[in-house]
Amino acid sequence: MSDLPRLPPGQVVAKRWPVLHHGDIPVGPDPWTIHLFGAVRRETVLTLAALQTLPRVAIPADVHCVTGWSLLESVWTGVPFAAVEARAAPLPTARFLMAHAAGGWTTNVALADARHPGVVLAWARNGEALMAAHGGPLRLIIAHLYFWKSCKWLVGLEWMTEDRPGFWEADTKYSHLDPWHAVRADPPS
Ligand SMILES: Nc1nc2c(c(=O)[nH]1)N[C@H]1C(S)=C(S)[C@@H](COP(=O)(O)O)O[C@H]1N2
Ligand SMILES: [Mo]
Repeated sequence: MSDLPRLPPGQVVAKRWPVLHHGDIPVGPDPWTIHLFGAVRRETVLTLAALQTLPRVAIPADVHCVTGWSLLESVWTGVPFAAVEARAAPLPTARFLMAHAAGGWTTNVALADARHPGVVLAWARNGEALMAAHGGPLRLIIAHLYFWKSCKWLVGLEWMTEDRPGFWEADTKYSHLDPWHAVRADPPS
């Protein structure tokens, strides 16, 4: 064990996993698919079933919401972002990523953040399939940034050469959100 603190400053441990999102749980494609597009050499549509045939990983990671709660004791099962990115073959000029949720919600991250080794397209937590309320059947987990960036109901990944704000980012000056180096004024949610 390291001596590093487990909880970023100001965060409180959630006893139950809160459900937090804009709007209603959206209806997604059936069968579930994810569209890889934008600044890529190979635009690709993958079914969730196809994703689940790729080598999977189990990533232990705490997540921290910008509103102040943290969810500990989680192991996320899915495929690493790197494996999905290899399918799409992004152009060398791509530097940002937009995650698209069913229903139209979006969030943008720097590709450097998406390429963090712990980033996973996840379908289960602690061995249980993600409930729709938590973004099932497929969500992004980018645990080193605020949970805001972990797009629920993931249906699209768009590689971008220039940054563009996602749904909430459009209202704030935040784009890179690191709970360990927090600037927390006026979070959107
Ligand atoms: N599609 C979508 N994904 C989203 C959001 C959202 O509103 N829509 N909210 C984000 C925020 S701010 C948080 S804290 C987490 C909450 O995930 P949970 O409901 O599983 O706890 O989802 C993130 N992903
Ligand atoms: Mo959040």
